[in-house]
Amino acid sequence: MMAKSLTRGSADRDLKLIPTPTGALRIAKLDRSDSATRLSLVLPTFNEAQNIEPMIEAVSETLDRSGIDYELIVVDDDSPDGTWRRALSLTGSIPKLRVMRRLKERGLATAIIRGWQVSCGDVLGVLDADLQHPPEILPRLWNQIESGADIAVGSRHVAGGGVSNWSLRRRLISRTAQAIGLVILPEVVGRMSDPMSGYLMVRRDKLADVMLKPLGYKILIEILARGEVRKISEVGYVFQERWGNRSKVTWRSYRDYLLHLGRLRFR
Ligand SMILES: Nc1nc2c(ncn2[C@@H]2O[C@H](COP(=O)(O)OP(=O)(O)OP(=O)(O)O)[C@@H](O)[C@H]2O)c(=O)[nH]1
Ligand SMILES: [Mg+2]
Repeated sequence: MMAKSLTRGSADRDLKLIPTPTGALRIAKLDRSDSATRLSLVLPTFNEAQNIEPMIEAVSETLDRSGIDYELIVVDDDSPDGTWRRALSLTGSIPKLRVMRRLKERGLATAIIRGWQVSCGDVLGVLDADLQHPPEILPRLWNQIESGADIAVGSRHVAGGGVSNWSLRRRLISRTAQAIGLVILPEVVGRMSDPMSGYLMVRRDKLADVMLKPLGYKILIEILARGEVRKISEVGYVFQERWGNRSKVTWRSYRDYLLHLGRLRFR
């Protein structure tokens, strides 16, 4: 059993947050001499206090079982529900877990990059912290990377994939967003079945030293557009129903997506 129940008070005061990098969104090359970590997995959070403990528990159990050397990095945007504090209190019993609390920046894609900037694995990964991305898929993504893929992506649109009980409206919005992406940026969005996915692993050397400049949610579009990934592998997974608190997807997320596509088109 992993996480001991959360302890407050004096023990917590000794737990340290990771400082947030500032400046350019550029991931450094790896200095292999100081770490055995292979996989650096970021869990981006905003108001996930209810989900973070079961999520970390499920992820670490899966990765421990599969024998991968990994680290977990929670990147929280100063959630009003105190997600970062909750995650931090778990670090006492889970040495592979570190926590960043961002005070000045906002947004999912930049949060993921800030996490990768402080990481030391040669493979960078991300999955949602709200239990919608099933952690059981992690070993399959890992195997794809080990077999030579530059990027392994959890996909809702290949065999074994799906979106559980999304409403017709949400399915339509998602497919329309993809279709618009195909028109504006076909050479990027057309490279795979689920370019909107936020569940992936990528080789660090395909992103290192690249100047990233994402907007909004879609980290994968940014990686495909600016990174050096050639060999792409997709693994089917079923996007689970959100439970606990509310979604953060708003019309602003769709606006940011369009602006992001435009930025990449005219760069
Ligand atoms: N650090 C950070 N994390 C975020 C931000 N927005 C969303 N997240 C996290 O990113 C993950 C995905 O965000 P969600 O709002 O669940 O998006 P979604 O899964 O596409 O949509 P739902 O099905 O409605 O949940 C979750 O773990 C969120 O807590 C943000 O601005 N900053
Ligand atoms: Mg979600």
